[in-house]
Amino acid sequence: MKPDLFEAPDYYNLDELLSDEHKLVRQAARDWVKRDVSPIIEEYAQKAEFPEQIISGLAEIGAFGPYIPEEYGGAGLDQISYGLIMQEIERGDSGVRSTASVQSSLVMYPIWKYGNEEQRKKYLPKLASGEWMGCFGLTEPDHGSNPGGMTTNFKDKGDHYLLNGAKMWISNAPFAQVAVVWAKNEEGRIHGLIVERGMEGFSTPETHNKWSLRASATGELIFDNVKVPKENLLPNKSGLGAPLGCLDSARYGIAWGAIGAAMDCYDTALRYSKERIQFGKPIGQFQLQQKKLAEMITEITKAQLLAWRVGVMRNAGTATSAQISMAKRNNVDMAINIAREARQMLGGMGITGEYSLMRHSMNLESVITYEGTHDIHLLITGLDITGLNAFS
Ligand code: TGC
Ligand code: FAD
Repeated sequence: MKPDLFEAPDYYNLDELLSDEHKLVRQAARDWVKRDVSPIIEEYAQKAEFPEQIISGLAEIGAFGPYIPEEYGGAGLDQISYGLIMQEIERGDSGVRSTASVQSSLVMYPIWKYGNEEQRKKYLPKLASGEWMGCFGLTEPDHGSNPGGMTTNFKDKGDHYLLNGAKMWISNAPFAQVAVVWAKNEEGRIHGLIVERGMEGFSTPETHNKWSLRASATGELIFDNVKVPKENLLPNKSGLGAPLGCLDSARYGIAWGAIGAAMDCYDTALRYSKERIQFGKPIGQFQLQQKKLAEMITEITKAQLLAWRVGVMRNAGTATSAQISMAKRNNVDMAINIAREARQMLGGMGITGEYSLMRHSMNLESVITYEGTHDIHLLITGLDITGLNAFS
């Protein structure tokens, strides 16, 4: 793979909206990605393996629980810093950002928000340091966009719960020590349970043959009469709103992450357009190529403004789920279009692993599907503005 020469575009001087701390956090993540991710990521994506050696680096840049309070091992940062970290990581690879998103927003967040003090103290510091990795089980083979229909269930057996069912498409599942699992009790109410590797009847077969997120490990969670200790139930929130609340945090991070992937594609295409000579001129001198580049930087700038504004509202505690959906949907769509256009600008070179474009393009096919599909987010906006539910 080519050396990582990335330079971040900032067409509207958005750095003026950031604090010194934001810029320091971003620089640390950017430097780490250049040093520890860029040189190895293509090889790991090609062999479809998660590079486990980067876990400690992710912890060091604060990617595990950026906004979780320091007393629980988190970095105690604000939402803009969280977004910037996700942006920089996804600039390297969406699969690596997935690992960080899941750990932070889908495992640490529910334990912090819905767990009790014993659970916070037991799990959060180990998750923040990367000593334990976590996964989040919501999606099932027959319930993806409609998680409320889940059939995974648990029964009260006096001194423990008995958990049965299966989850599918679970990021980090093959190597996670801890799974936050959503299941229905005997009354059909959804609760979160912390399931640990090693519990009898719990297995995590890996999902193979993915063309997307190849450097991220995906798997199933199988529960065959798993005895879960009663103290592993998250006591402070139940119902579908509990897992959906975690998704708000992850979707917000993805809105920033997608900007990172788009910036990498734009930066690569811009550089190539000045170096590649055809018909005696750099291809960047042709109007059709300039149109692509001009539209890319326009869309990136709009996406940056959207993400920053949602971040400000999240810091204030005022961002709605629908506002987050709009940012996730817009920014991932923006990134997938830019990845495709950038790949075309590199001609045949664009399909090789010499450049990151094809990898970003394929990765974004998952990003536009998970955490709510492109169409589901459109329907969330539709419901929000009309008050009319088009889901069912
Ligand atoms: P609905 O009746 O609308 O809502 C049920 C309850 O939930 C509340 N709620 C929310 N709460 C917090 N945050 C949100 N975003 C919320 N959205 C809804 C709602 O107020 C209600 O509360 P209450 O108290 O009235 O009961 O539910 P519905 O069944 O009609 O479904 C709505 C729909 C379709 C929008 C929702 O199910 C949905 O978002 N579906 C998409 C599923 C999804 O995003 N799955 C993601 C799985 S995790 C994943 O993909 C990880 S990838 C990670 C990585 O690798 O980066
Ligand atoms: P479906 O729900 O079957 O959707 C199929 C199509 O129908 C989509 O185009 C959808 O938009 C459309 N559709 C569905 N309902 C409607 C409707 N009412 N109106 C209009 N169109 C509709 N899940 C987890 O719980 N944890 C994870 O860590 C996780 N990681 C993932 C990693 C990867 C690589 C992938 C690909 C997925 C991951 N997921 C995870 C699952 C992901 O959230 C689901 O794939 C996603 O929510 C969509 O569900 P589905 O694949 O079952 O598609």
